Amino acid sequence: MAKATIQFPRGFLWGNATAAHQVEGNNTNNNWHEWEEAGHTEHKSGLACDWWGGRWKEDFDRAAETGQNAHRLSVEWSRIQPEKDRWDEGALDRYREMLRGLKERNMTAMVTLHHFTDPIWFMELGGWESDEAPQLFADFVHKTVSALKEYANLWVTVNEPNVYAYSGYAAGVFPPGKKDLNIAFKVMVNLVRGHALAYKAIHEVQHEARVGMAHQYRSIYPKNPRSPLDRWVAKTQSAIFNDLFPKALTDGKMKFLWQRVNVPEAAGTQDFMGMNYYTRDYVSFDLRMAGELFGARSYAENADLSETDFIANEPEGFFEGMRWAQRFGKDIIITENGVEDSRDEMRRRYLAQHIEQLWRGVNFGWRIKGYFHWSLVDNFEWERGWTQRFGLWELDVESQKRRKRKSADLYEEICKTNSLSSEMVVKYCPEVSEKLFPD
Ligand code: IFM
Repeated sequence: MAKATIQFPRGFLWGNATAAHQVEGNNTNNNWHEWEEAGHTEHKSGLACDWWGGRWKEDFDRAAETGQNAHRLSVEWSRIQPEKDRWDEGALDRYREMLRGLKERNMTAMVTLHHFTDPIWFMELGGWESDEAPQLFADFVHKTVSALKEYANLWVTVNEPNVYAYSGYAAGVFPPGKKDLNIAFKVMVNLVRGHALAYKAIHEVQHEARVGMAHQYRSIYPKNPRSPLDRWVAKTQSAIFNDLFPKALTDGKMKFLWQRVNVPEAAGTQDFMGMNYYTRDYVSFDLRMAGELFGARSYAENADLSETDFIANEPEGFFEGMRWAQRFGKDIIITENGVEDSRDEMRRRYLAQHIEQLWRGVNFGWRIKGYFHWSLVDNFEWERGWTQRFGLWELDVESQKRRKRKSADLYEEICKTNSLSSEMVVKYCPEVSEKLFPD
């Protein structure tokens, strides 16, 4: 194994990403609370990581003390606007306090304005299916950004709009649990319209703002590359899952199967490209999978699979994602990347291998400005409840005690030195040292 250190540019952002409903606790005024109460999830979010009760302070300390210089968090719309005609200034104060907390710890804040949850009143008006939705969202964004702008200028309007539309309106595993591709497309169009209005609103309030979306990129391969049908499924799924949103924010055009919609106001509404990357799929044509655009998904044979088989460790797919992202001609920020692993057996190598790919991307001259690992402390993992643990710190949900995992030590060394070295790899994940630092 070669002895070497791979170095990142000065000023590179290193952080963790979190989302309000997953960490705050006691979020009872949104559609996810209803969904959990109706028994659609493995567990309930409950107190989550108790950030609303103030434990964000100790978690921000953990992040800052371990060398992180940035943090991505989200605000909860239903707290800030509990009813259509009512703003909760106290909630905005609380978020201001949290963002001030980041500033005091010399950490750059990135704020997500929509991360999967919607207020109950908003869903009663039809949610994102309603043509009123984009303006309602933009009003919320205007109010929120005006209140928080002293502490942040990096804004993610919508997290993973593809996952939101797919999970809630095609697969039916997120609220409102629908399975209708036409409705899913309507929701996608309204999310793009909402983003475009929000983009404008944010720039009106704050000239120096940098606004983007956090797009989840999945590397999608045909299972049998010689099969034209498998190739067709991979291409179609990738065009919809990966390309549809960033393309709409580039040229204002949306294409979904046989449907075409122009949203001209969305063209040119992306200052940076946020990319979340987790894994690579292999798809094969299957007539029974109409809701999945006729694609059956699997992972590579012999894949390095995560604890609950949710993620295959495919670092080359991350590199492919960055190559894809740079085609949109904007700065790139990795807004999420991580793996569920309660025993912290795979995470260290997953992290090291993905950081190496990140460095390759940086060295290709791609404009990659930062990396946010998902996530800081184990948190509520949506329909899968507490069965999946993505934290660098383990959380005992009952006692709220945190315990640092070895991966957090590795990430600390990466953040503090702005680099990854062969020594670190030997120390934390020797099983990939030959791969990462070959002779
Ligand atoms: O926890 C989620 C997050 O809310 C959105 N991106 C994927 C993560 C892991 O599943």
